[in-house]
Amino acid sequence: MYNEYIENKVESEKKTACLIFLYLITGCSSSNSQQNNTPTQIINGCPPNQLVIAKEGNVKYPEIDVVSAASILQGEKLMVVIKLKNIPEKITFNSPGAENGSIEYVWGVDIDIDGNSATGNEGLSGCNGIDYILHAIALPKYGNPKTLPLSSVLEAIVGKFENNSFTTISEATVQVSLVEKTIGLLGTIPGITTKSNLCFVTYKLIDLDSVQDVVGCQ
Ligand SMILES: [Ca+2]
Ligand SMILES: [Ca+2]
Repeated sequence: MYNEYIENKVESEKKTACLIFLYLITGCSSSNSQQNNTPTQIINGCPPNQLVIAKEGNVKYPEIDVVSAASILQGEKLMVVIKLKNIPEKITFNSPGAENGSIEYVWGVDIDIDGNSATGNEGLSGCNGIDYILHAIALPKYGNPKTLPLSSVLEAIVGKFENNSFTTISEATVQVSLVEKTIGLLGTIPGITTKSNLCFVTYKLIDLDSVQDVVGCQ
């Protein structure tokens, strides 16, 4: 599903949003989570403005192992902080299996705007009825594997499901904190409300296969 919006991607402008993200982490209520690293079962999304605690150690790779996910909605601006088991100072990109047009990593959220599984499509998370996505992505630059800081390769987009694919409609902001082990995203999601549902998702392409962590609510 990603190949379509790679062509439409907008270079993300990386801005500092420390205060917003700090508020996000500390200012939300907690909720039980439901997650699955192979999203074959149906996972329900969480409404915005929650801190969701997730299982640690359920996926092999610490940089995609979600331990909590928080969101706050202000108007149509959605802020998300995904806390991971660890973010190494440098990560190997262009891993075997990463090819032209594929996305190597994703950290983000799939959004069911209208709480209606009949509109939109299945997201990367496996959640149903996804109308928009807010994702930070790492695109392989091809060639030999390279070890780079994550912040140097990430870009963030808002995508909308239309014409049977997710198409980039705007850029978003992404911020990586190695100290906090978080990836923060800030984007404008047209039509989002407190009744929308969010499914948090991470994704890593490796050896022609992929590994995911998905977090929602029960
Ligand atoms: Ca996890
Ligand atoms: Ca929907």
